[in-house]
Order: sequence, then structure tokens, then C-alpha cells
Amino acid sequence: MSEPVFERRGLGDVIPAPAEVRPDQAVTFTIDEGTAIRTAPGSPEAHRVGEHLAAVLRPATGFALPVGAGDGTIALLLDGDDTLGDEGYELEIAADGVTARAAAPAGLFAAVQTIRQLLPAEIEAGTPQAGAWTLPGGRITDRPRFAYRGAMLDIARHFFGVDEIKSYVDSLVQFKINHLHLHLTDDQGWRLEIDGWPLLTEISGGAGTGVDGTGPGFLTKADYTELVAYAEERFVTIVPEIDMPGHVNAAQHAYPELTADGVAVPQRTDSEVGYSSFVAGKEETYAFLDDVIREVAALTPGPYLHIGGDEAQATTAEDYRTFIQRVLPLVAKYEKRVVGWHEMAGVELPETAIPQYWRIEATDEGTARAAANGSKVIMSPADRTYLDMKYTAESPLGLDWAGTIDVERAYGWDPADRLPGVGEEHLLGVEAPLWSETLRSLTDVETMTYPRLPAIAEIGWSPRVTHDWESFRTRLAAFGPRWRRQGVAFHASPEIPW
Ligand code: TNX
Repeated sequence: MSEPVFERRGLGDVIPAPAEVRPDQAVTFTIDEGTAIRTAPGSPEAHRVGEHLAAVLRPATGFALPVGAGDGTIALLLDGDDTLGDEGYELEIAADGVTARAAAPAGLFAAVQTIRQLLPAEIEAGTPQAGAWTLPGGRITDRPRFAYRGAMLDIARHFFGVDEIKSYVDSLVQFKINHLHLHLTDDQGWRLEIDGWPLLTEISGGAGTGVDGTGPGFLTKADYTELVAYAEERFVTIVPEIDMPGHVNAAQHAYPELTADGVAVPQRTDSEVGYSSFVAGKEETYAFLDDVIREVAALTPGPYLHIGGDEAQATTAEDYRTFIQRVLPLVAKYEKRVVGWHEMAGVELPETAIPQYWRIEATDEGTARAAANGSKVIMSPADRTYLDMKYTAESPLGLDWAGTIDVERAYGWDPADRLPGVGEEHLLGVEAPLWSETLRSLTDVETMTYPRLPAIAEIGWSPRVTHDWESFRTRLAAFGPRWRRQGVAFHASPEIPW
């Protein structure tokens, strides 16, 4: 009986599209039971990337795939050209072996994601499959357009635990996403344990604190630390957000000293926004925030701390300014770089501060001024990148205040053209936020994320010249069978030839 033949992949069948692809149709490389993975000698990180590749390949191939500095026909080397930057790589697939070269371990990790996608979809199976594990021959040279390619998960409106967030990281990294922004606090709930302020999580992380009174939950410091380490091993930086001065009902419910009159506010689990505010003129506010920011900074190895700043309709313009000007130095004191929703740019910012543009208007003066002053901007326009927007009017999950977003709409824009005064050189990158008012499970999260996140990931990584909807939708179709085997839920948008 002959073995079933797996469908072969083309060298360019990758999301995000690589910068340069030179196929060699005459050549293939086939992984077999004798294949070993050779990693750069003396680099524990390269070894870890090798182990990551082996862990991806072992279940479906059933091969041993040893990883070491000795022999091996799949080589992950750190002698790449400096022009590749931290995340770039060169991948050569020849008849006698596969060689990935990078200048830094993150580049090898990116190369591994490409290798994974170049194998037949059966590679995602959890048990051994019979067939030939053949890679298309040729050479890829690849590096990201933007340094920051993010996703955001709102664990305040609905809590998602350590295992769910790890699983989310696992699916995101396949598209070379390198930041996960965690929206940790909001009006409904406070989801990160803070020493000295235990009621934040005891009360506002307790039962019934999700939207509409759904489940409890918060991350202990140990949980958060475990997540940060898990993400870091996959070259993902966690960006923690403590939203302020609005979106603070949960904090003011737990601690009455944070309200204007010292009386605790009632718990709220509805989806309204813009009704709560820290008190800009009260010293208790800043004593509290000094503790919170110090702790979050201490738990977070990444450079960023997100202070929210959005929808502060319950804060006067003067108080907003006072408040932001008091908080900026606190973040600096604990050696983090401020990220904030772009409303923050209504206040004069240091050039290290990063506004994240989220609205749907065609212009924003504050963001443009900040960019002119040297700030880098993260682009998350709600009408393109918001993963919580419905795909169509019929979508059972999601909201529609920014319109509906099908895959073509998520793909059909460019961050350098989005806001006057904010061009390519002003951009740190792009992020796709997922707010969780209507979500209840990891399946819901995945259904809203896939297949739109790959569109945002490609916009963030691939050179503009590669942007092509027809090519993208064909490449995207290949993920249907992969996600099914991985157990990742997705919305089977009719625009895609699955
Ligand atoms: C706006 S986007 C918000 C969130 C909501 C979201 C729902 C932003 C910075 N604030 O509070 O969850 O819309 O789409």
C-alpha cells in the first residue's frame, strides 16, 4: 500500500508574507526519522528555539528529532548578518538540509514559524501521520516592517486564566506577533493582585465581577510572573495595562478612599463606559498609583507600562491634564516607558511616551503633535483592527459601534496612511485589541481573533509591496485545516476559499 501524499506547500505560502522569497522548484527537503536539529553552539536560547521546533514536529511525525550542537540537517544558527536585525532571518531549504541564520534568537524563532507553515497541514496533528514531510526548496530573506506587532486581550470585562492566555500566546506567535497587551483593570473588575491593596482582587476579582455578573478571576503575582516567562520564551513581550483615570469603578468599589467623597461606589458589571474617574486633586490617588505602578513595573521585564487614559468623560479636561502629568513621572520613576490610548496625547508628552490610536476618525491632532515631537505611535484603528467588532451583522459575538469588520476590511488598509502627520517613520507598529464584553470562553476569543489577526500581523510584518488581497486570502485558506488540527476555533468567513 502506498503512503498518502500530503499536499505540498509553495515557498511563499506563509503569513505574514516574507520580505523576499526565491523558490527553487528543482529542490525539496524531506524530514525523516534520521533528521536532527543542530543549534548554534553555546547559545541556550538557540537550543530552546530548537526544542520548540522539535516539540512542534514530534507529535505528527513521530520522529525523535534530537536537538543539539552536533550534527543535524536542520540547522538554527546565530551567524546571520546584522542587517537582519533582532527578528530577521535567512532560511535556505536545500536538498541536503535546512539552514536558518539569524543575528539574534528571536530571528531563529521567526524562522521556525516559517518552517512550520511550509510543512503540510498534517504537521499540526497530535498523533503520527503517514506521509512525506517535504519542504519546498529555495531561499527566504525576511525581516519585520515594524518592531511592534501586538494583540490585546481584555481580561477585565471577562477573566481569562493562565492556561487560556498561554494558549492564546501559542496561536499568536505563529503569525510573528511579538507583544501581548493585557487589559488588566476596568470598571467591572481588577485582575492583577497588588500587595498592600488586597481588596482590589478579593472584592473586584471575586464572584460576579465579569460583564453581566459572569465568573470571578484574577492573576496572582505568581500567575502573572509565570505568564510573562511563558511569553518571553516565545519572544513575546507582555504589556500590562492599568486603565486610568477612567475605567476605575472596580478600584473605587474596593477602596472608598479613592473616591471624591470617601464612600465606596456600587459594583457595576454592565458595559457602559465613561462614568468613573480617579480624583485628580486627592493625594491618596497618587499614593495608591505609586504602589500599583511600582509593583506592576517590578513584575514586568518588558519596557512598557500602559496607563490607559481612554474615555475619561467623567474627568474634566483640567483634571485629566493634572492627572496624566502626575502619573507620567511615576512610570518613569519605575523605569518603564508609558503607552496610553491616544487621548493621552491631548496632554503634552515626553517623546518616549507612546500613544496608541484607537478611534475611527480620519485625523487626530494630539497624536499628530506627539508624533511631530518624536513619539512613536501604535496604530489600532477600531474600524480595522478591533477584533471585538462583528464580522457581519449576523455575528453572534461582538459589538458594532465601529462597524462590522470582515477579513478584507481588516486587511485593506495601511498604518502609514491612517492619520495625517503620522507616517511610516512615526510608527512603532500595529496592534489588534480584543475587548471581552461579549466573550465568555477561549473559543469565543479565538473565533473573533481568527482569521482576522493574521491580516493585522501581515500588515505589521510584511513589506508594503507584498500587500495583496488575492494572495492573502489564498494563503489564509491554508490555515483552516491547521487550526482545526490545533483545536483553535475560527470564523469560517465566506470571503476565504477554505
Ligand atoms: C472602547 S477602545 C473602549 C473599551 C471598550 C471598547 C469596545 C478603548 C480604548 N476603549 O472600553 O471595551 O470600546 O469595543
